Amino acid sequence: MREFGTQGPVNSKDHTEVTMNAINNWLPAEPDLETVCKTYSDPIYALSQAEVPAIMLRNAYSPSQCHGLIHRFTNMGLMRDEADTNSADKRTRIDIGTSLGNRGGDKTKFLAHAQTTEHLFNFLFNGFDDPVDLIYDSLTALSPGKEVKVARESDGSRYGPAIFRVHYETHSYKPHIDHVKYREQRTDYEVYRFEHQFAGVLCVQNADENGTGTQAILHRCLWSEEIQPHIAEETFDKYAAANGVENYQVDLNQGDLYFFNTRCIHEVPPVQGTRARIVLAVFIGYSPDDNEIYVWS
Ligand SMILES: O=C(O)CCC(=O)C(=O)O
Ligand SMILES: [Fe+2]
Repeated sequence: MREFGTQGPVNSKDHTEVTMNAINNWLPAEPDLETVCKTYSDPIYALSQAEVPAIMLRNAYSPSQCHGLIHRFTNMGLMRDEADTNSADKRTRIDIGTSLGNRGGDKTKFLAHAQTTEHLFNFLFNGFDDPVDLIYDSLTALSPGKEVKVARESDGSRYGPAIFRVHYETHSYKPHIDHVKYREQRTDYEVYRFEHQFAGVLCVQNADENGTGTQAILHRCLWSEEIQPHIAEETFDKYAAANGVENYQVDLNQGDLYFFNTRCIHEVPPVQGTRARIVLAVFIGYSPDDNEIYVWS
């Protein structure tokens, strides 16, 4: 891996004011496209090298439109009403969209499901700004010289363009990575060709209305064969503490959009309280020498 920091922030923040005993030098590119693109000549490349934990675009989507979308999803029966604590439906995660991770085992069915998601998304946002377009447009701005498109197979059939994930009380993601090569070995899918994988996550609603919310933690540790036992045995937190692995907590407010390198070990603690944590998420395949970037969910 290449050295951290060589790509630089040009106008790097003055860190001298940070006097805590553990100085965290691993800080995101933020807070908006204009600043990020001024500071980094090739933001997505910087992310591929884990020079920054994330690219954070604050208030990228309007919070009042987030409310409107949640209302629509609930009315359409696409998600369970959070207030309905007596529901027979006990799922702690509900997806609106097509997940390659969950459905990719049967390619024909996966691609058929993706088609239904594409149809749904054609009208689901009518009257609102299209939040999926927001993610694709932002990614395009962060990726000079690249063409951003929905992932597709050689016959043109497309994957799901993005997915809403609704997380209810207790749901968590333990320390993990997301990677079609290093984790899932999806050799029979076109996205296998990409060297790097990222996620884009738009916060539609954070959990825990009166508290701090449920915030993801990104560790400054790229997955390797050596790290894998700590993931499998769920001892990564001990490993990180013993080895002084830095981390960055992604504090999200409604409407914030962030991108991160999913080869960095990351986790999301359990959702607390009755308010669901709702995100619109994508995965992204990128190689520095490939002029296409593929996006899927
Ligand atoms: O919900 C998040 O903030 C991150 C979830 C996650 O692990 C991912 O999208 O890969
Ligand atoms: Fe993940």
